[in-house]
Amino acid sequence: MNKIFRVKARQVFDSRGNPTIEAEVFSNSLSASAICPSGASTGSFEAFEKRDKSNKKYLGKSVLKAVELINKKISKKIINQNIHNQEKIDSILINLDGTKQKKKLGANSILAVSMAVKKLSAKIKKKPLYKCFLEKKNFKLPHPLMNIINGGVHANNGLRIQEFMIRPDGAKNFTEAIRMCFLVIQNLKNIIYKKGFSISVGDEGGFAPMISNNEDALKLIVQAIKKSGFINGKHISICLDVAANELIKKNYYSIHSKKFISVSESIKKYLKLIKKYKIKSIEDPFSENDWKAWNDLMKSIKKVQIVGDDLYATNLERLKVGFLNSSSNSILIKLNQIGTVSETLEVIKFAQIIGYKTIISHRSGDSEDTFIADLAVGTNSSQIKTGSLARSERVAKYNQLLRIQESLGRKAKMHKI
Ligand code: 2PG
Ligand code: MG
Repeated sequence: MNKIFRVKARQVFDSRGNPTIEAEVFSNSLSASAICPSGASTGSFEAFEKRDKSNKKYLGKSVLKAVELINKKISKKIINQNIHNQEKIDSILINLDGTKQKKKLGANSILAVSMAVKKLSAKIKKKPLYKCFLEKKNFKLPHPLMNIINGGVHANNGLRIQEFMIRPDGAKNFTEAIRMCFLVIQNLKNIIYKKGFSISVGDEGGFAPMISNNEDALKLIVQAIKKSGFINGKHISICLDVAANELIKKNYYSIHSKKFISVSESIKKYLKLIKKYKIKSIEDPFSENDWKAWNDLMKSIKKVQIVGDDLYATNLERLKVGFLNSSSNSILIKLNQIGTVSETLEVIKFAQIIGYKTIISHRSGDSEDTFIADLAVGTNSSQIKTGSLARSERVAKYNQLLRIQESLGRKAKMHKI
């Protein structure tokens, strides 16, 4: 009973149409499957994604070797393991790989299996997935960080900043949070349309109008918030993911325009933006190796959420360095940056102990898998970043959160922001 008796993987496709892995695990005459996501603006400290670089049939992007590794190697090692022993199974996978960045098996093959194990364990226990993580009873819904204008490597409009997001801080419950974002997005769509720009969307479902100036994008959002009857900075807050790894050349940054400027000049410009547009959260304001710049920014701001994504790569060792350096006050959590469910939970636990906000995140290449919606609720994470209210792979997570809210009943509360 409860022993894994079969593990099967297959190549499927992600939201960008690129190959990715789905793993299926079988036990107790039940099965569960999980799909691994994939990033575009990846940090160099992330776990390794295995692709068949020399297979020209899929332009070097297929994951057939990784699928074979699951079917032939990984399956042998975890068959007969107790499905409920996630930590043991994850440590078998980590040891079987044996490298720091999971270069041998690939974090994509390891994570797909690790997530499928977690899902099947919940299914066998007849428990909703969100009840099987760290939090055992005080479940709250996270605030969505909706990416409503896409730039950087997620669009081809030339916008320097990668993600312009809104967070419905004034929402009393999750239904209201989604309704508020819905209104702003619909109004933004009209505003963009009337200005003669395309209303087509980027990789994460946000609009990708052909504007290249950050402030032009911010102005559109401020207008949409107002048109929806909300006050910017009170009911709705603007949040950014700069993804500055993509904007650095020798210690100089081209965040605010194409011109490369110093860290101190960039900070001055950040402070202006924060004040003018009431920005409440900035992710990856500087590059993953620029610890000093992060600390300088932290010293010059108050009450702004500074989020480490590429900086930490969901890696406990890097988070510890960041903590000692006062680099940020929050961390973005991406399962595939580290590669197993257990290691991800370890990072979340530590982050919450040191008082960091944890924000559970999708990848720009994602799928219909809604694992992260449950993970956000089950780990007491105050926010979830999973794109706009567009494209099914993004909306799927919001729909799952609506279901979770319903299952929690009328008492379901949102986290305090
Ligand atoms: C990010 C993510 C998700 P990607 O930078 O935070 O929005 O993008 O998956 O391309 O790394
Ligand atoms: Mg990011």
